[in-house]
Amino acid sequence: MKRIAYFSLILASVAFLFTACGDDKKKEESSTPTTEENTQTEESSSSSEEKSDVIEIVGNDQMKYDKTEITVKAGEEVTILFKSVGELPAEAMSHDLVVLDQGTTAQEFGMEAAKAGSLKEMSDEQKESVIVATDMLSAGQEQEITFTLEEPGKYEYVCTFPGHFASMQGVITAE
Ligand SMILES: [Cu+2]
Repeated sequence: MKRIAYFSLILASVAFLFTACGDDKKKEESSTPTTEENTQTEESSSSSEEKSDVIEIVGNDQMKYDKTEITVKAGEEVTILFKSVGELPAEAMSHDLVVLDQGTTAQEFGMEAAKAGSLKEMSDEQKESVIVATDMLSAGQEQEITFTLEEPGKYEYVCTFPGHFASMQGVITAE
């Protein structure tokens, strides 16, 4: 019985968090909040209120983006505020967010970046599939990127820090 009560408490707080961060972003994504980890959503929800069209994405010490599915309008300017959070030093844990053109998967681009060593060391030809990228950010840093996805479709994004691409991927749907 106690276990059930505890579970419904968790459900209630998840539902609260979900509605609390859902109202400043007008989109119909159905991504479930699978945050078993203790992510700090309080600070992110309070600071993103002045600019409602900015999509905030956080990368953390668990090598995860807090959002892995976002939806935008094709042909319209999009701004992503990418934040790197955590406790680990820059050499051990940093993140970037690289948006890839259609036809290039996060998986294949991540592997190529890993082979090259970093995004900067990739060839111009390899970088042709990059629509926009943040710098490599250590915990506490943040950066805004603004871009337009002209064609409707799916655009994957990935972190190119060594070893991260497998768990740090997401998809932007332009419609
Ligand atoms: Cu990363």
